[in-house]
Amino acid sequence: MKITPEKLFEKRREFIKLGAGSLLATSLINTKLEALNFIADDNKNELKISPEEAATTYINFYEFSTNKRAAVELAKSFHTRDWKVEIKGLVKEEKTLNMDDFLKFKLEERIYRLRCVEAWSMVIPWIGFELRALIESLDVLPEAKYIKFTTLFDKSRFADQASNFPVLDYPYVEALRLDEAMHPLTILAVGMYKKPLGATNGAPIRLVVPWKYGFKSIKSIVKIEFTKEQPKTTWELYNPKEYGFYSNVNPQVSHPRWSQAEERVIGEFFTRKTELFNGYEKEVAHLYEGMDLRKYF
Ligand SMILES: Nc1nc2c(c(=O)[nH]1)N[C@H]1C(S)=C(S)[C@@H](COP(=O)(O)O)O[C@H]1N2
Ligand SMILES: [Mo]
Repeated sequence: MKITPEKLFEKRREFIKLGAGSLLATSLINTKLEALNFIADDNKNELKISPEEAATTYINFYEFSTNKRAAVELAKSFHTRDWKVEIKGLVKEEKTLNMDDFLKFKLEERIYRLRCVEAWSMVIPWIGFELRALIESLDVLPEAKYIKFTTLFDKSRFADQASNFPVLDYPYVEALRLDEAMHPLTILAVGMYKKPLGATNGAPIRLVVPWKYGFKSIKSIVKIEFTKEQPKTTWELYNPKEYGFYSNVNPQVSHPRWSQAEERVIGEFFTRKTELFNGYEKEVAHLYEGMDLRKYF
């Protein structure tokens, strides 16, 4: 190909743009996030924060790989430039938001327990904003009862999506009842450990619902939809006997193949007793009043 001066100029501009970004951090949003202030969490429950190294390497991100080490390697080349999130379904006005739109919400640090359904746990200092702030800004129609989230589907960026035998039926989908989504503990996270989210942990934007098993906290979201009917979620579809829609952390309700009574604390030598609603019972139990938690697991 013959490179015209215009082409060269364009290339140079691209290069300069990328170069400047990577000097500061790794992507364009990083600059913004570092410039923004977030309200620090005073950690009044004195949770012991997991080592950052553990939180960024002991991960589950099946789109890359089910193998944690392979996933960390594959995540290294994942880019989040020009990230967009579609807002669809039962809203007055469907639209597409970019990261600038999200970074306008009040950012807070939230130190939360994370309990994976595989019976391990961590404590992660997220940075994000309350999902309810986004919902309130959207003119959601009264018929909407659920909110559905979808992860990026891109075979050129997610190795398992390109595989002949993908582990899951992609794109990864998760959902909440609208009142769960409106709960002040539910956040959309854009950072952790005082920095922007890395690709390993769901960059550039992911859900965090601390009283539910980790798989509800869907990573790298590209679509948010408001629905009337309860959406079918990825893990429910994968195995409805093992994974329910609610997936609230519950030490009394065993996974069919293992107990959920205790958890391994990553980065520690001991196990701890798993708490109902992952320790957030006081805050969230009212959402499930009168519901049989064994039936609605
Ligand atoms: N899109 C997507 N989101 C996902 C997953 C995934 O494989 N793909 N894994 C889930 C699981 S099982 C857990 S425990 C948490 C882990 O979050 P972390 O790796 O940031 O600790 O992400 C959840 N979100
Ligand atoms: Mo998990």
